[in-house]
Amino acid sequence: MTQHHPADRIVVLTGAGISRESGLETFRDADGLWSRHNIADVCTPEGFRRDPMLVDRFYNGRRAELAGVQPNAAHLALAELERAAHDGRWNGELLIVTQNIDDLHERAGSHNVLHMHGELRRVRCTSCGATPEWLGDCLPDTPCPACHRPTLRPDVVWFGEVPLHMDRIETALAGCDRFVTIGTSGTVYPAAGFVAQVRDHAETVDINLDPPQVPTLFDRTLIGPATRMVPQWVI
Ligand code: BJW
Repeated sequence: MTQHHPADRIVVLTGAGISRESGLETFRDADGLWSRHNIADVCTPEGFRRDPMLVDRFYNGRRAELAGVQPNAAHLALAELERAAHDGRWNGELLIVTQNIDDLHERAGSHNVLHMHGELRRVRCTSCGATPEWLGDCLPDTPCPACHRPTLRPDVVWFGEVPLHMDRIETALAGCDRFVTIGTSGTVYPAAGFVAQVRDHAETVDINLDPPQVPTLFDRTLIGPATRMVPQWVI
């Protein structure tokens, strides 16, 4: 059997900005989550140890918001690109690495998605390691469906914790021809360092609502809302 070598291997890194026009808040924009919540309280393991109720409520609220929103034109355009590769209409390969914990890429129809900061639609048991799907509220006394201990936490990656799927992400970055970031402030590592890792072998593009605040390493920056810029870029 002849092996199929895609001519154009693209890694797309998405951040909170791609889901903004679906109605989900970003973190660091003026109206973002950090304008109302203290990062150290809700996004660190220490914060969760100190006040699990506060942290569970924060994620229960975001789970409820997620239930009321839909993927937008940017998510849909990326799903269409993956379909084009699958159907043989485009000789390429697309991997979405998302920092987002929402499931809007999947609901748009994308399959090749790695959630490096975890997923809102799961919880994780710190006793038995189970990661069951969870769509409603989870509280500190909620028993794990597998081991029945009340030791569930959001299945997300907080500051100081190790992001998920790093081996697969590093391999994809090393072998990509194009690297495109969409709607991320590029302030959180290791994701913020990906562009430096790929720029000697890949074309790099940054799509963001606002122009970069500091000089960037990207070859090109496309300024505008994701719902307009991503479908344009995909065509
Ligand atoms: C639009 C738009 C529209 C708006 N259209 N655009 C090296 C140097 C310094 C520090 C570190 C370092 N390495 C590690 C660290 C420590 C730390 C870190 O990075 N700190 C920095 C703040 C300095 N990193 C960690 O602790 C990470 N762990 C780690 O590094 O482990 C070591 C290790 C690494 C690798 C291998 C082995 C070991 C873990 C980081 C975990 C981050 N967790 C969070 C919470 C996840 C759960 C949750 O969602 O609640 O992840 S924090 C938060 O920030 C969330 C996001 O995914 C992440 C990034 O935010 P994002 O997506 O960029 O959003 P915003 O709001 O910042 O930006 C939105 C952008 O959209 C803006 O630019 C807008 O303009 C734009 N936009 N509307 C297009 N319509």
